[in-house]
Amino acid sequence: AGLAGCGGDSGNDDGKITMGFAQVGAESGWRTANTKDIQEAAKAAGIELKFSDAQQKQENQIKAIRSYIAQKVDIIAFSPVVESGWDQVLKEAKDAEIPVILTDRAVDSQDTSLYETFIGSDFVLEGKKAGEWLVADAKAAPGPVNVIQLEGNTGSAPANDRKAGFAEAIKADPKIKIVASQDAEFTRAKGKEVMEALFKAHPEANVLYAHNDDMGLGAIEAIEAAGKKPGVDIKIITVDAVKDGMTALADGKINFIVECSPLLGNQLMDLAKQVLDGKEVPKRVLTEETTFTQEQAKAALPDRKY
Ligand code: GYE
Repeated sequence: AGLAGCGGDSGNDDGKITMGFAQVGAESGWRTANTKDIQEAAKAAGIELKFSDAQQKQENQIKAIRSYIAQKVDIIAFSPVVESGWDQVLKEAKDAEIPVILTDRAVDSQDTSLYETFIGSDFVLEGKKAGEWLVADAKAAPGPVNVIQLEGNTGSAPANDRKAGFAEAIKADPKIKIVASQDAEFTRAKGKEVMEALFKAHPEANVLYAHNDDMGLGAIEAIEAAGKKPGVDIKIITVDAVKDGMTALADGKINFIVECSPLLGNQLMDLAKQVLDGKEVPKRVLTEETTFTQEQAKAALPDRKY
């Protein structure tokens, strides 16, 4: 980090970059893999990482960012738990001349000079891929296709966008209807709890679309407890493709997974170095992703790293 009294303002005059990273939480397998990847990538890049876990609360993330500003880190990176309400703290970082990189989730700030770049997935596209699979699958369905949707945290970019992309895609078939949709906070426990309640209220449901694997895995427990067969009586589509999700897919309990890669660490460290070197970086860096059917999951599982 910057040596006090040396007059350097680039912050890396002792050769070592310090990054403050404000993580969302530890809500899912995706998040755990993402945290591990960022920590390993920082180490490999010789970047000193200060890391905090906000337990899915915006106020905790704002506190963490303020403490990184007070500690005069060289660069701040964070994955904003929700989209709104960041302008003030981002302005404080800007005033302190500490560059900010967004990872994984977007902010809705109008002033894009408040951050250098945003690296992460196209969540609308993920939702579309989920919906397109269902449209293709529903072609053979004799009757109505009644979907229960388990949403990620209200106000988060992946919840907003995965919902929007899916809604857009299923317009192609009027047989497909969303009969219930509720926040289950991206966790397995909530996925189970919310699915239990929604399935009781909507026994006509024959599809589950969960915004991540973990909620889908929790819902599978609720479906089995209700005496139904996940993947057969209720078709299941999820997003992420973490190991537990892929295992359930290979076992036939999930029908389709849209991949969302948590491995953003190396790209993040590269971008941080470029920003601190004063280089121009693209304002948006997209992650490359695929999708998995049950057969593809069986083939991919042995080499799956997370
Ligand atoms: O899909 C979910 C996690 O923001 C892409 O957050 C991330 C999402 C991921 O809790 O599992």
